[in-house]
Amino acid sequence: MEVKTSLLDNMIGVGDMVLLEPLSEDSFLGNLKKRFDHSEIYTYIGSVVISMNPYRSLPIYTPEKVEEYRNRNFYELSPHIYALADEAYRSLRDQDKDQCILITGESGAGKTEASKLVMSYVAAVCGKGHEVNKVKEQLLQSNPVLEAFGNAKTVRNDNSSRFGKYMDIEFDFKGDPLGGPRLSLLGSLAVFWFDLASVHIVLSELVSPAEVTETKTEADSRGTNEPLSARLSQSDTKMVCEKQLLTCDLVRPSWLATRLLFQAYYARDALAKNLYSRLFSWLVTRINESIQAQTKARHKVMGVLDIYGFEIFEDNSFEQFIINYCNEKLQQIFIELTLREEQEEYVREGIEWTNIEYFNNAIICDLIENNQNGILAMLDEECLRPGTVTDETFLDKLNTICADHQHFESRLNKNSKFLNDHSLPHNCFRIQHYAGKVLYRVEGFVDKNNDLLYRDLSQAMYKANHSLIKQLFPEGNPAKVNLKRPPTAGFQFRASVGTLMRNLQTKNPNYIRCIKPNDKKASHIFTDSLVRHQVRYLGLMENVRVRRAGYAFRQPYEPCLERYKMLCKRTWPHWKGPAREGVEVLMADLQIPTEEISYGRSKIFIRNPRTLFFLEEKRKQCLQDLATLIQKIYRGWK
Ligand code: AOV
Ligand code: MG
Repeated sequence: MEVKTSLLDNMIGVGDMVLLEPLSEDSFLGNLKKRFDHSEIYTYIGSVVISMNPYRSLPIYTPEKVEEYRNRNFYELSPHIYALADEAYRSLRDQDKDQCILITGESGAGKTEASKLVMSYVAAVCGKGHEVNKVKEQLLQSNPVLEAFGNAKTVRNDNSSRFGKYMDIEFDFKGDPLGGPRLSLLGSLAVFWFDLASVHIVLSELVSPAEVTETKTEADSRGTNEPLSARLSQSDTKMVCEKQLLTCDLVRPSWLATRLLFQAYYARDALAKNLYSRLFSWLVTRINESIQAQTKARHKVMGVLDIYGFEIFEDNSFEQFIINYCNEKLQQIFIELTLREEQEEYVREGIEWTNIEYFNNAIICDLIENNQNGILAMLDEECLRPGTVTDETFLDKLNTICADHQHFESRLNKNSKFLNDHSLPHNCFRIQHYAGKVLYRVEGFVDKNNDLLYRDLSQAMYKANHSLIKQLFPEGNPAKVNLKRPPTAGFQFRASVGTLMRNLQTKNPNYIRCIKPNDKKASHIFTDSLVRHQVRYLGLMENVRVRRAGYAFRQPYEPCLERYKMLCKRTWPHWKGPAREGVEVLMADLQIPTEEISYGRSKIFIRNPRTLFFLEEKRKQCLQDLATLIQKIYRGWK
């Protein structure tokens, strides 16, 4: 059994880690490096695509490449993100299954670039026609607009996404019920975004130069966009902020003055954030409106998820906490679906299996999001509690409740085992995330979670002489005063992450795991320790082991028999009997080695991708022979 495959070319390493011999962490890294050095940035673990950021443009995204990968089997050509996009697109079309593309990796690893590559590939291969082209154009053009508003420069990435983006691309099925779906029209694109984390804009016109500098340094360390949009309503906000600052001057005792000054800062920042995030929401709504599908035809969905990657800065605050929580959740989905599901399927199908140990980060997700005593719930409780609430009282609370959690560290508590850990300051807590330890400074947690905008500010905005601004602050309408407290930022975020996760679970997942080769944003540099760390926390070794111990490919008996029955005289054209027996006859006839195959309760499991290539090659040959035969007969007639 011999199949030509680019996956086994030793010169440039092994294209699928499942085929790597011998398998160890070192050989895994060695293989990645070898490929990286040969500009082969993509490597598979079965159907998962590992993508190394090359930090330079490679000539591998040309229209010719698109043609090359179009309609080809996943393992046929050398690994490429296009192969994954094509596979997802074809499953959507042929198997009528909603798909999602999950792109993970830390900040700067290449997620956003990957999401754009997937979208442009799908746009290139799906239907044609004037209407379709218009939608495609809109789909691709929405990216620069969203990035202009939602991305910013950080220490980790010059074009860092400060918002999580989930796009549902809908496809319509046109007519022809007998011929099955024909997938042709790109219907609509729905962009959802959740939490505009840490875009911190500077309202330079509103405050004195000294204060501007203060805000700027803080903002610079987090990543910030240019001062924007604040000018629009300058005079009205100036009034409100000045009113607060003025009070400072009149009241003598300095602690009170300081407090009022901070209130003014707070008001200014809250306004800036609100203005920015509402403007961004408005933008997303407008984009969605302009691309909304007009049709009621049956549709299938491909979701593309590109979030802000896991990040650790010198100074981490509420924004990093939220970002890293989101990454934990995504890792959890990966574990659920790839590692746990895989193992459980073998058990379900009655196939022999030795368990593989892996770290399940559910425990960290729980520490953050548990309804009763999770960190977010406690923060909410603290924010809603009457009396004096400060970041310190919040930390106190964490210390009482989380002290024993194995992923939580703080030394404020007298009994804390971290009491003498001087790398852990008093006003901080540390979480041991799946991707590393992060020290969070509590300052600002309460305010940021409250995210309250003073009512006079909403009203000033509403009174602004600008129709858009007015529209963005409807609650400022004095006729509609609402005393109900808006939900906290943490609560809203947790809710939208929950909705997103439920949505993803209804779809067939396709994974792209992005890796950052170095910390310098430089091409050609492969920092071993950095890559090793990512390979570890992404659970890639476990991924390969599960995949190797198991079977690369599986399919229910019926479709398997349908697809390959032409390869055997006994099953062609009809097999009368249970599909499973038909498949067994077929495989025996083709002399597939028995150790290559396991027969589960409802599915056939094929150990090695090469066996699948072999079947596919045979089938292709058979179809070609058939076509030649038909041509001969046809010529004979003429
Ligand atoms: P991220 O989305 O994973 O970080 P990006 O996708 O923005 O990271 O990638 C960071 C930078 O790396 C890009 O601006 C490109 O310069 C380069 N890059 C990434 N992928 C490629 C590629 N395939 N080919 C060439 N250059 C690439 V963040 O949004 O910070 O988590 O929040
Ligand atoms: Mg990004």
